[in-house]
Amino acid sequence: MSTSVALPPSVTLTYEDEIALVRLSRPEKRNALNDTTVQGLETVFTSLPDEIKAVVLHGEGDHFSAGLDLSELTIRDMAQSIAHSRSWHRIFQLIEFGKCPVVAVLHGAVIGGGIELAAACHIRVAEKSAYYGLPEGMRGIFVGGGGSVRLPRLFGAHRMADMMLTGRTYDAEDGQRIGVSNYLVEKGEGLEKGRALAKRIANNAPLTNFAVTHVLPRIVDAGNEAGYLTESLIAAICSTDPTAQDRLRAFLEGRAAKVVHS
Ligand code: 1HE
Repeated sequence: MSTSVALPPSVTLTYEDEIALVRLSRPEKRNALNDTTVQGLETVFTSLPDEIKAVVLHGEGDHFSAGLDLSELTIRDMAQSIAHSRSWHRIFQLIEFGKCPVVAVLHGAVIGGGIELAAACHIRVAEKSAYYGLPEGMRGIFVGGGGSVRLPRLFGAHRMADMMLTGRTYDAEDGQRIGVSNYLVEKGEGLEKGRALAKRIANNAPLTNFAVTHVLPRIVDAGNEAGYLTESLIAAICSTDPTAQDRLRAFLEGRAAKVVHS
């Protein structure tokens, strides 16, 4: 499959069978997220072909991302700043509620908007070089890429406040402990782990992936009664789909893999 979409040099896209590899490719600026790069992500996530079942998002060079490109912040007035933040919301929501699950592979600096971007993904793999910071306090700014909604859910509002107020950073081990990452791997092994996870995800029934990425977060936001009802509906939609029926029959006839703990 060829990637015919026009992208800026700071975003590269390759397809490997059912997996799309999306790379932040601005290492000379530590993958700082300027408008062009974020718009490049928008192009990627609005044009994923139906054949793509999972995405791996990673960064070129020594860092995942140094966050918002601070040089562009100095030229915006208030109305433009609001519009800029809202554009990040729109684009990061395309990632969170897009066509398929997204695995972020984190290494080096994962700072400010870089964590906000990672938090919009569904699974995070961290290499041991990763570290996390929210230096907004020292820069005199505030998160604007959905961080105040997503980050408290990931690792707690009190920890987020500490990072923003005091400049505290977390290393990869502590990030894993507090819930930033789902997987912690050795330096240089993140992309391979991300690929392996994406392949597993791509093998799931598409409706289950949809339920997990689109329905589960809405249930979490709903009241309990609406949540229970929505759960019943989506459970019935998934289990009566022919894909599920085939898979259930395969298990019952001894043709499907067992759950193995490794
Ligand atoms: C940048 C940026 C950036 C690097 N915007 N240009 N983010 C921050 O406050 C993090 C700022 N960056 C850093 O603290 C460091 O650059 C790093 C720890 C990430 C890496 O350090 P290092 O020594 O490897 O690189 P460097 O020499 O600092 O940076 C290399 C170049 O990238 C340099 O430009 P050059 O032209 O002098 O070579 C830097 O200026 C440039 N660069 N980071 C612009 N962030 C939606 S709201 C989100 C709010 C936020 O994200 S706040 C967090 C902002």
